[in-house]
Amino acid sequence: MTLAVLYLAAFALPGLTAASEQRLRQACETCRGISERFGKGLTDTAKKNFGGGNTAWEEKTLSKYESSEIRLVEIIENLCDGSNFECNNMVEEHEEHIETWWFKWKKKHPDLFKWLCIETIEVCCPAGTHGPDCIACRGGSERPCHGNGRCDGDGTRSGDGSCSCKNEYTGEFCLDCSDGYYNSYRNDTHSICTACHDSCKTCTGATNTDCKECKEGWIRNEDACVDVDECAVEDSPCKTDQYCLNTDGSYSCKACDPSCLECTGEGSSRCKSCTSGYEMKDEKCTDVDECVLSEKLCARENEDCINTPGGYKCACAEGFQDSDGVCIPTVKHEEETPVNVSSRNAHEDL
Ligand SMILES: [Ca+2]
Repeated sequence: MTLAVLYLAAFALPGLTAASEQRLRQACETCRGISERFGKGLTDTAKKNFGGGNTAWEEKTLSKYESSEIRLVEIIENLCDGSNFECNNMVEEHEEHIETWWFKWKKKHPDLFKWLCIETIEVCCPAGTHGPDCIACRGGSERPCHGNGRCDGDGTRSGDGSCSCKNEYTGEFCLDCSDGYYNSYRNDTHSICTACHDSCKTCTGATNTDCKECKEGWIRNEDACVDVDECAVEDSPCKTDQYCLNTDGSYSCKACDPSCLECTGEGSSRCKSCTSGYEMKDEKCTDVDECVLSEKLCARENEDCINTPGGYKCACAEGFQDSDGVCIPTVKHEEETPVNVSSRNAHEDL
């Protein structure tokens, strides 16, 4: 009585239910893995003990080995990776079943997965069925979810058989179309959903005149959904140092050329006004050459003015170097310190 109550209490808790569902799925997965490894073991041992000769003795030995306990043991030894606890546990627990199959049922039921995992230890279900009693998935076991989705618990003793539809499909049976798709084919058991035109949120056909509802960024114009030109309005939706670029269904804001303070498009020829250091010349924002202005900007002695894009800089002239803010003649290295032979050689190598 107490046990029964505990059992019920445990399964009433959703977290525990999810964990037990997970265990059921895992058990089937493990059994499937064992069956596959068994198949591989059969292949790997098929040519064993076969010398390549063809004597009667060899053939007799081979046929004996084929269904021998020795071969079975060899295969069983390799069914699980050493670290796979679940697998080793399952093999240990059901070794007798595997032996029974090997000696008794292999000929009649060659599919070990079906015999062991589905019918004997009952941890899996046939494809298209689910749950403790292997009942059909939504839409039937032949084409679960009508081929447009995945059935919960498919092939395992878990799950509720409900459908998770592919993107294009929706509804309990994955026969209806999601927003943005329309039925290009439909009968009781088959449904093909095809993408609407970019401009439609929902539609009945492939073009922009088949929209039931326009997508955001598109607007109804007579029969069709057409792009909204977000950039055509007086107040640009972009920042002052950006220009607006209209796109189908949307728009984007792009940075103006560095020479522009404000602009209407890409490049220095689309400036509305120029940033400092640039001036409008031939309908373009052009760099100002500060170094040719009448006012001398680099005033130190032996100093050059160097024009840069949008500015200028002052630097000591060639043959001079900065020393505490004064341009002094560059002292040649060799004159200052004696140079040893090895470093001179290194220089010559260069
Ligand atoms: Ca647009």
